[in-house]
Amino acid sequence: MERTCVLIKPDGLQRGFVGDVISRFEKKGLKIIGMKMLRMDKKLAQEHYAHLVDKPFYPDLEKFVTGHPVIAFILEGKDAIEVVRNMCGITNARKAASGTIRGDLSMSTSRNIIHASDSREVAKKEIVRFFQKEELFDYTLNENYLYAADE
Ligand code: IDP
Ligand code: MG
Repeated sequence: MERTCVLIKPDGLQRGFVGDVISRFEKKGLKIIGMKMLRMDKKLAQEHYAHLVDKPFYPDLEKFVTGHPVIAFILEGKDAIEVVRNMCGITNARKAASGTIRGDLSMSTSRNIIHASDSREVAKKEIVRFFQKEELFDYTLNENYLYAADE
């Protein structure tokens, strides 16, 4: 099983898409391990978007992600990182495929609703960045309806 870190960014919250986005992951069969609302501060934004701090759009991105709360959650499932990234769609929402979260709900490369970890290494870092150990829950779902025994 893999775990991945997802954020519904301020535009997703402001536009009323929290329920829609969570519902898509629930319906897909991903298990919610932890969930909360938080407001990112400057330091957390700089750490989270460290790969972008030198880009010309970074000041706007930082202001955007720190300006309002976000919803953070951890999803678990087989190949969860790739499955969730595929459900999000590509960064430029205008080019993201219909049926994806960005493709269906956004027109922007910046205000694109959602963040999701893009690799195992990144997921590991992001999970501890946003969640304490005791905020993640181990509980049973009947996975016989989600996966075959040999998957
Ligand atoms: P990702 O969110 O699809 O993984 P990244 O390249 O990691 O894409 O960028 C993180 C976030 O930074 C994007 O989701 C978007 O909000 C913002 N961003 C990325 N590229 C641009 C850009 O060219 N212009 C404006 N904002 C951008
Ligand atoms: Mg990224």
